[in-house]
Amino acid sequence: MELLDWDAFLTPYKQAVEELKVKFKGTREQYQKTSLHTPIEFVTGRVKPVSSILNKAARKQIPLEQLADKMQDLAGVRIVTQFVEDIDKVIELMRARSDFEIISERDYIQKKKPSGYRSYHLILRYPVQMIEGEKKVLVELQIRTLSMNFWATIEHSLRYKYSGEIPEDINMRLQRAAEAAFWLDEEMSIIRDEVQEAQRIITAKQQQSR
Ligand code: 0O2
Repeated sequence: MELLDWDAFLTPYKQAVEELKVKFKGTREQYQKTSLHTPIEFVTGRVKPVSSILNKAARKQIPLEQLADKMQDLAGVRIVTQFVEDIDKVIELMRARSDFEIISERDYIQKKKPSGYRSYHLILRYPVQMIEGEKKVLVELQIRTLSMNFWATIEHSLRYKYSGEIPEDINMRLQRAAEAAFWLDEEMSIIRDEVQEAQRIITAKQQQSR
């Protein structure tokens, strides 16, 4: 695939990421206008950089002509929640939507990865309106708590720095940090009602003073 083609190839993926970010941020705003706790803390998204696509394609022996079908995270959107329980709510919201089709789900929370990684992944087939007609692209939606996101972000940087070969002593610390992140989620779940009550009071006050 020539350099010039990457831009054209990735255009529908960029469009999908931007649209889904707007939509999910809109869901958060809708929650904020109610007295309900919002299960969405923040939303991010990215299109995989070409260098990462090439690395992953080489690692997984994916021919470039098959990228659209075989590399499911060319477009990635992430929904970050406060509590583990919010993840179930977000999954429920996603399953009820009609603007995309969920084609697979991976639960790395019930069954964490050997690295310690925890997150819930959905692969979506999302229709993008292009000038040449509708094009359906795959999007990986990652749903995780703030705590899971903190750990994964740090681990991702270290994996990048050490090209996947993280030294044993740092790996040991990362495993311990993964356990600490798990316990943080557990502890926060226990005081969830208290926290949500406090947040409701703060939001109501902020809305009154507007
Ligand atoms: P980037 O830079 O985020 O784009 P598999 O062979 O099944 O493990 P696959 O098919 O790519 O891998 O799917 P999977 O496991 O669902 O992983 C897709 C993405 O999830 C990764 O993309 C990461 O974003 C995240 N992820 C998966 N495992 C880990 C992990 O151990 N640590 C961290 N920090 N993130 C993880 P990429 O392509 O790896 O990277």
